[in-house]
Amino acid sequence: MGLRRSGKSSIQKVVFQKMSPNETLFLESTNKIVKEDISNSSFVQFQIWDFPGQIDFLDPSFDSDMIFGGCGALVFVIDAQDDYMDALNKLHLTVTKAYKVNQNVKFEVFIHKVDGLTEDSKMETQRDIHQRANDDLTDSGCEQIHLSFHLTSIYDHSIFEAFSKVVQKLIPQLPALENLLNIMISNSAIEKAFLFDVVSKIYIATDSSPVDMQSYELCCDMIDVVIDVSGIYGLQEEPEAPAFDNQSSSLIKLNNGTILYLREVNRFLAFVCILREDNFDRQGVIDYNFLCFREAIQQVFVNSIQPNEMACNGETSAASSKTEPT
Ligand SMILES: Nc1nc2c(ncn2[C@@H]2O[C@H](COP(=O)(O)OP(=O)(O)OP(=O)(O)O)[C@@H](O)[C@H]2O)c(=O)[nH]1
Ligand SMILES: [Mg+2]
Repeated sequence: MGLRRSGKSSIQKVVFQKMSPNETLFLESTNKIVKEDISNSSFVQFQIWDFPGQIDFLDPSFDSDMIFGGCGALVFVIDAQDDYMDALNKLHLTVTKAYKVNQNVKFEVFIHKVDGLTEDSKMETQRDIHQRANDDLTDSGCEQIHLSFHLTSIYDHSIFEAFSKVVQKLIPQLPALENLLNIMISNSAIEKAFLFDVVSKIYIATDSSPVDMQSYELCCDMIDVVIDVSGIYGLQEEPEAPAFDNQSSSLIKLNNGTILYLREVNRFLAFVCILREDNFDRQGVIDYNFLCFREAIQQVFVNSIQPNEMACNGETSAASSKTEPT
């Protein structure tokens, strides 16, 4: 949700439909709720509902029980290049309304279009919005509502990073995944590892060392390289064959003594890690550890779905976390 022209549809198209950021200039204003299923192409299963900016909560056709009742996360987009006082009022109205219906909603505020701001004004805008939004909640006696803030832009990786964090909060298996990644990296001398949803380039989990934007960008770019190269040169006999399958793996040596290594986990997920070249001299150990890791990931998801769901999925490795609409 968010005011008109704040960038909601652009975010959805760039992250989930691979639209290039420049093309969003031609997007038309949304005039009804647009629902998109992120389930058949991706590991994370949910719906995204894109709301029109001018939506009116007082309108009798606005069914807040239906809309907020099954909602996992509410992403509220604020245009940081514009005057944001109206947006803050709308934010307050939206979160208090949603909280009344459903106290489990995660509230995520995207301070968006920050590509137009300097580093200093980014920080200042975030501080100001954070302060005002929380003051509004305190003044109306709703201090129990928690808001998370993210600085985002569709022109760099920040939007993917922010969406990764939103989606991670909705994955009940997250602690188990993080734990497995921690074990994997400490036994393989890896610096940083991510579990990526290949289609959206959202990371589902990472080890517990801090994420720096550069490592994340490198890993995202690596996925693009792998998909593009296999799309062009792979499997010429079968034109419809996916560019990412259980044979997918890639190793890129950078000229600063760092290695990027990618392995397929299942048809939606890739393990991508960064390590020092000196620590890659025994690749067999890393590959062996990876096989154990992959096995464990599959167990995490097999254990967390019901037997009847498994039967209709047919394939256990593709079993995924069922999360609620975002
Ligand atoms: N500079 C910049 N422009 C952006 C960004 N995201 C979106 N825009 C632009 O903002 C304009 C409005 O984007 P939309 O996605 O249509 O906005 P919306 O929130 O869906 O608007 P409504 O559907 O009318 O509610 C477009 O021209 C986008 O190109 C961003 O990160 N940076
Ligand atoms: Mg729109």
